[in-house]
Amino acid sequence: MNDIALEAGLAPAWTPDRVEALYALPFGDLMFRAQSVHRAHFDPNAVQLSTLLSVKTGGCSEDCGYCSQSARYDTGLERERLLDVAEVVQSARAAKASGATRFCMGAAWRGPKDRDLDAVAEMVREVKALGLETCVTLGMLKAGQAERLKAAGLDYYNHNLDTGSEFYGQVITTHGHADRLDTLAQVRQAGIHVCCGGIIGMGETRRVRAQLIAELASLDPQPESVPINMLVKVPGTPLAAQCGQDADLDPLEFVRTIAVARITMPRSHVRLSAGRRELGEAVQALCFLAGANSIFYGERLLTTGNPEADADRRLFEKLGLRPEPVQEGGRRCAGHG
Ligand code: SAM
Ligand code: DTB
Ligand code: SF4
Repeated sequence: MNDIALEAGLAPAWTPDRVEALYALPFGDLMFRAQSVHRAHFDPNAVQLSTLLSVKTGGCSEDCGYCSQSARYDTGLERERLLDVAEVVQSARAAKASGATRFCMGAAWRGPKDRDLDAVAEMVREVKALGLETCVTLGMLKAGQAERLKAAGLDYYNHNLDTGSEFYGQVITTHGHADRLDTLAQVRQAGIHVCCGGIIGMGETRRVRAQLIAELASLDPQPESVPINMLVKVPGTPLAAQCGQDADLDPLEFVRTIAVARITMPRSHVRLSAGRRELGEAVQALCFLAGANSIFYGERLLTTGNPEADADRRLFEKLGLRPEPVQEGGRRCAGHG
């Protein structure tokens, strides 16, 4: 801990060095610290449930090396037009009936055109009217677009930093880390909650993972939701080709990443995101112990699979976990962001 910052009553800044020192702790010590922080800020047995829907699939101009939806790679994915509002509402109703409290709509765009935004704003209004929290992930925003989404009732905007800034250019070249920060600032400015995380298992070093977590934890204020995705190796993408031959990332390194996110962002919901099917039940249980308190719930992510809702209900029962209810005003853990 930084003594000067502590004396001034400020949280010390998280640098990559300090985050790397957390990663290097003995596993038991790291888990104990993460669990202590978790219990100080959250009900340790409650998990927030978000359901995803791809409202516009494939054909994206960007070259993100992990993504099934880039028009640059042959992943066999069929492009789909923007869904009708009625189709979205039907999926959202089903998600609510199944127990989700947040509905997240994703579009494979570099960023939305103003005309697209009218349709998405309508989706947000209708989903919100069902009593669900709303989230969208549409890529980079232009001036004024975040305000329009806020006016439609948007609660969260997902926009990930994805990886440490020094590795970013090795994964994506069509936009940069600074562009991501710019959109995040616009979202914050409009009064929308920020959902921002990243992907691990892309061949990055631990140093890069520590840099990603330090950069997320240094956003001020910190993101309310932090999705931690394990790379899903989609055949046809450059990263599946590069990482496909390697042994998968050590699952314990994934658990460490969750623990480090929990310690550095004590009031954020840390979401155990893509890759849950591959992790299996025992590793997921360790992730919950490390402080993960949110998941994507439902059999599909955007274009790839996720555990069946029934399997998740059984896992929750085995672990004594329960879905987190939405609190009054749409926020949970009052005072904890
Ligand atoms: N186009 C928008 C954007 O890039 O922000 C929104 C959709 S994009 C699919 C949302 C996030 O999904 C990405 O930032 C990335 O973190 C995650 N993602 C995409 N493909 C993935 C994969 N194969 N494995 C793990 N995470 C992935
Ligand atoms: C996030 O961090 N993970 C979600 C959500 N935000 C939009 C997406 C995961 C996508 C996994 C690959 C796919 O299904 O296409
Ligand atoms: Fe497009 Fe988003 Fe996929 Fe990148 S991650 S290719 S911006 S859909």
